[in-house]
Amino acid sequence: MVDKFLGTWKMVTSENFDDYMKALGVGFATRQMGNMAKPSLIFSVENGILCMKSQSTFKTSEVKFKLGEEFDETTADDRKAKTTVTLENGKLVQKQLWDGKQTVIERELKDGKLIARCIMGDVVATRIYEKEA
Ligand code: ACD
Repeated sequence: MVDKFLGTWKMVTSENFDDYMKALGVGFATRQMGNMAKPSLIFSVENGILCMKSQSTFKTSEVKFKLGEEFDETTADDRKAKTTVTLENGKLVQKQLWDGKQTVIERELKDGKLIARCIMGDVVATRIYEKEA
């Protein structure tokens, strides 16, 4: 069930995100924005279609999808990915494929917080979000 993810989450900590962006191939200027941004992540669902919106002063992006169905995603750093999101053991697993590369963003709930793990090869960034009132 995705119900527990629904609502608005605010990023409170971010570890190793610069290295993750470097591993993705993100250039310096965009990484500066990525490092400074404290995004809100807003999950909603309508008629079985999930909406995930990342909102920050630098950039707002939104994707709508059905679990397990591939869709086209333009990422915050402008990669054009084929993306699939699945629910695996309570984790939302977002797999992005582009230019023969792959990254995975896993999101799970722990102690009422949303933990996002961004994985590219052996580089992992961990970002923690708290639920907004
Ligand atoms: C999360 C992490 C998911 C972000 C994954 C990849 C984005 C890569 C680079 C972003 C860089 C710059 C874009 C500028 C600002 C937007 C920052 C918001 C990034 C989510 O879900 O936390």
